Amino acid sequence: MKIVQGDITRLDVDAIVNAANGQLAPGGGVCGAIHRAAGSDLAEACAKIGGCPTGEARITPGFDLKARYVIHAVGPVWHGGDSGEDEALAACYRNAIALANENGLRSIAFPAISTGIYGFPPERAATLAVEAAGKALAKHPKVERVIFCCFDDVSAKRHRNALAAYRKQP
Ligand code: AR6
Repeated sequence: MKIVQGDITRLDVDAIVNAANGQLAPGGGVCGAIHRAAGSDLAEACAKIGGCPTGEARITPGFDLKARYVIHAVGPVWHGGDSGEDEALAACYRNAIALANENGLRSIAFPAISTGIYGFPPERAATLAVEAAGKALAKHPKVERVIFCCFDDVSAKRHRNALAAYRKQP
């Protein structure tokens, strides 16, 4: 697992993960950026899938992106923490890595799902993301590299701290 800072749409990896909505429609945030960079074929491919429940993931080609695939994961909207948000967020990471493994993909990059428009507290999200991805990687050895692509330096620091804490666990 590795942390990088920057724009996920520019990464040369097998798959980038989109922080999608349940309709898999082009939205704002990282989702809007991915759709703009991939071109309109991406929205068409997403429309054919017809939606995705919270916590699950779906795969499409990457079209004009450097990444060969986009894995669309629908994060939870934050409602205060007692509505299954933690489990749904962890499921996004787990299901995206399982899908990468099924498709023989070796590298996958995640944005900080749910921490923008969906309002999930970012520190809590970083801890959950690293733990869920770490566990999923152990189960899916074909996936060799997970990158947490953080948009700004505060987010990158948060993820570095979460990763250091995770690695210290027995
Ligand atoms: N590269 C990497 N990270 C980015 C980028 C980028 N180019 N742009 C933003 N981020 P958000 P959500 C970070 O709001 O909370 C959309 O409309 C951003 O700083 O994109 O899961 C969807 O269609 C933040 O840390 O996703 C849904 O309707 C993180 O990406 C809804 O928003 C996630 O922020 C999903 O909301």
